[in-house]
Amino acid sequence: MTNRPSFYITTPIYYVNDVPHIGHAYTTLACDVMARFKRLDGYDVMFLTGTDEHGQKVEKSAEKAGIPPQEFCDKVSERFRELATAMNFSNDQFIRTTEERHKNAVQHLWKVLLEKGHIYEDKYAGWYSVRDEAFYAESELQDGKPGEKLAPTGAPVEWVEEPSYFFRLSAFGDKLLSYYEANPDFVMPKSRLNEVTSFVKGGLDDLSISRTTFNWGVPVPDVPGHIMYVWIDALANYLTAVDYPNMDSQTYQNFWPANVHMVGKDILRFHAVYWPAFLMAAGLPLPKRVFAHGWWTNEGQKISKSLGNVIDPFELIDTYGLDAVRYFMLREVPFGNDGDFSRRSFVLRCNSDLANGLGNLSQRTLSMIAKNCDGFIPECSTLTNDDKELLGNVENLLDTVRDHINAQAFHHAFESIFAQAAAADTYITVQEPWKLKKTDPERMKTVLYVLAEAIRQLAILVQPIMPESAAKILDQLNVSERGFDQLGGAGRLKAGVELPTPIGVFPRLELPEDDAA
Ligand code: ME8
Repeated sequence: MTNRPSFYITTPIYYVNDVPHIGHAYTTLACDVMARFKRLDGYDVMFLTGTDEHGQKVEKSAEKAGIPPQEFCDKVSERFRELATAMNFSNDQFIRTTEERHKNAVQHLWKVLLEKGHIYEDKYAGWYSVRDEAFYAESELQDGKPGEKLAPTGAPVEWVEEPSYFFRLSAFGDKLLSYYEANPDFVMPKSRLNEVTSFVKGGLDDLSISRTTFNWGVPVPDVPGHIMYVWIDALANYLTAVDYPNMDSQTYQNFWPANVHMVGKDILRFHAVYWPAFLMAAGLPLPKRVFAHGWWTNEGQKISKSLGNVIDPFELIDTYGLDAVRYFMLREVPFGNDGDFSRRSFVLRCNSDLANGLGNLSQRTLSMIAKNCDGFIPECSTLTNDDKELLGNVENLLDTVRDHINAQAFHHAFESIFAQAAAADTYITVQEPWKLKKTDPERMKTVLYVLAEAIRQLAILVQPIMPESAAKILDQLNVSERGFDQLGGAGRLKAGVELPTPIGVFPRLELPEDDAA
């Protein structure tokens, strides 16, 4: 038991048809930053990610690889775990839909929906896209090559006719619309809520939720030959991870309903229409928010395996270092918008904010302390208005940053932190501590103390996005208490504490070769 408030955040569970790329790293990174922020802010956090392993798409990929589906899933799922390690993700759980606990949870959910009268048996005759694992109405399709129909996403579709169980989604249109109206922050950003609302207003068809033409899925309870549609299986993972159907469990009690389901805009309909309808039907509380972020392109082009321009997060980390990758992805593009990945922007952004910004600020300050104060935190005497202004602004940051993080406005959160790093840089230029060394050593010490104190707080605040680099800065300041409760006066540096020899934290990055001129 804990008295701390709880916070539950989830990533989509990723299909194992393909190895992880930058898009997967992006969504999980956003969740990692929120999870780390909330932990530092005193919350009891559950951060969930994992892999979606059933369905036709995965079955076909396994066939293509020439190995049994379970073996194929084991292999690719492991790669997603490796990504989590390489990206320094702090997920509390990694769920796989082929786990026994998940099968139990989703079969239980099915039985509840059936008992409550929301499931009936019929036949499905319509369009299906294996790539999207989605059913489409005829009216949604577009023309491809002559004689070819395509999903709105551009994915191929095929005509499917099979016996199927259906979920009475059509009964939930008005309930969903009232829910959106009563909870305007349920879907964010706002423009996405408008999209979802107009889709629901257009009328909802019942949803086919079982398949009979292949085997790779969770069996429908007591009905041989039917496996569950991969999306009912997949969405239920958010419940499995908090011990459903054991709703007496402490984990369920603490963490359900989830605070944020983070998703890409491609899978918003599943999370903002189908999922809340399933939960309403099962009599379970609804998640508080679904945030749909935008899409990355690579140097202006759609990222796709066939174009051969998939960005490999492992390669980026090797080339630029982990924290630069983490910082760039969430700082460069307003979260929610689409963004273009360009190596030139990457290098320019990281050099200006990290190497020349926060890195230079701490390196300069710590070197001056090493040289002019024998490596001990100096004494702080009377504070001038300039000192008070800098410290005051840094101390006020938490409220601003918290508001931005709570709205998933990561770019604004980091913008406000780095604005104070820039203000500290200006403060050095104005105060000229190198001159004070001769003219007023006591004042020099105060200036260096104020700078060290500002850097301590900025480093505490950047921990969620750059955990390793922040730790290096805090190590150099000999600071061991690093929670947000240490911001402001509570965790003030103590004069006389010895500091280790300063080291650089953010290396300068090189522009790509074809761009160096
Ligand atoms: O949809 N830019 O899995 P998936 C940004 N298994 N984000 C991207 C991206 C890009 N170019 N490409 C992928 C599934 N993503 C289902 C989810 S959840 C119950 C089941 C991210 O492997 C983004 O978060 O196709 C997108 O929603 C997700 O990867 C799709 O992953």
